[in-house]
Formats: sequence, structure tokens, C-alpha cells
Amino acid sequence: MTITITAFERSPDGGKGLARDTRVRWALEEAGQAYEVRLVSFKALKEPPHLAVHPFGQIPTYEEGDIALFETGAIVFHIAERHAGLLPDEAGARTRAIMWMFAALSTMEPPILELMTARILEGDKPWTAERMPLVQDRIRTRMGQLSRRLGDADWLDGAFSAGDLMMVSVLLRLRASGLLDEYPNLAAYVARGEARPAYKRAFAAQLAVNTGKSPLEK
Ligand SMILES: N[C@@H](CCC(=O)N[C@@H](CS)C(=O)NCC(=O)O)C(=O)O
Repeated sequence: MTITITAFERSPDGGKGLARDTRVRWALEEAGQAYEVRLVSFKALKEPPHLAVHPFGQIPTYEEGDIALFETGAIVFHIAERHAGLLPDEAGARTRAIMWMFAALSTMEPPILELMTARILEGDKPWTAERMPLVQDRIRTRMGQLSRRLGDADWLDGAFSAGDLMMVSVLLRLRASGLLDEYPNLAAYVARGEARPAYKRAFAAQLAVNTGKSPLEK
């Protein structure tokens, strides 16, 4: 059955891989699943055909036969459950990998998104200068805790899993702020994720959309 995901026709990041279709592409690449991409304009995101799949008018979505999903957590979980490579077989380790997916999305991502909002959407507000240190410190609290838990391990819980895929995807958004580099073990963890062949293929594919280059071109 053909898998079709949606992505921005033109990503606001110009192809840095920060739009959330990248994490879905990455999961599909890890799972060895071919997929097609339907590109959607900002206008079309808010129109009835797209809203019928994604009630919040966002990307990415995932369609496969009669399954239509939105929310990257649900999409990556769906892929991970059905194909080898993203969730361990042993029940305890599997549950912990899923726990890390939730931790990435519900504990780490919100303060990181707050920084994006403060910078990009509200950067011109008079209270931004006062607010910024508070926002950054909330991120540092979580980064410090995560850094202590990861220690010198390669991945969060044994072998690479969907939990790492989600955590690396979330932490990547911090690189431009300099906050990721304040935690060398987390910066190295993110670099390990980016070095995976499946991530590289996913990144190249989204970059091709935004630069017009074939993913195979250098
Ligand atoms: N929680 C959602 C967030 C989806 C999301 O924020 N998508 C962004 C792109 S990365 C989007 O479509 N933004 C356009 C908009 O909200 O109008 C998920 O993980 O899938």
C-alpha cells in the first residue's frame, strides 16, 4: 500500500530539516519503507481537503490505504509499531522507547517551541528582552536533566529507537540558538542521530524539495 505524507511546498527554514516532515521521513527511512510526498502550500493547509485529514491545518500527515494520521508522535509510533528497526522486541525496552518519544514531545519540545515563538513571532514585542532569559533558563533546566540522564551513553536506553529519533529531532531545533552546544554530550548525541544513513536520506529528500535539487545530486 502506498504511503503518502505531506510536507511544505516551501519550508520556512529553506530546507534546514526543521519542519516536522523530516522526522516522519527519517522514521520511514529507518524502517525501509518507500513513500510519496504531497507538497502543500500555506493556503492549502487551511482549506477543506487538507483539513479533512489534519484538523489543525498543519503538516505532516500520513496516509496509507484507509489510514489517515496527523501528529508526528502518532505517525512515528504507527511506523515503529509496524516495521522493524525503531522499537525493541523486549517488552520493557519497547515501553521505555515509547516513554522517550512522549518525553521528547511533551517535556522537551514545549520549552523549545516557546523559544521559537519568543524569537520569531514575538521578537519585536517590548517585553521580549525581559522574557528571553526566562525562556532560555526553562530550556536549560530540561537540557541539564536530559544531559545527566544520557551521560556518556550513545542513545537514551540501549540501542537506537524511535525515542531517540524523536528526541534528536526535537533537540535539532536548538542548534541555531547555541543552547545545544552548552551540553557537549547532547550535541554529540544529536550529531550521532544526524550521522545515521536513514537521517541523511531523509534530510536530503526534504532539502531537494526546498532547493529543487535531486536528493542524489551533491
Ligand atoms: N504537534 C504537531 C505540530 C505540527 C506543526 O506544528 N507543523 C508545522 C510545521 S513543522 C506547521 O504545519 N505549521 C504551519 C501552521 O501551523 O500553520 C506534530 O508534531 O505533528
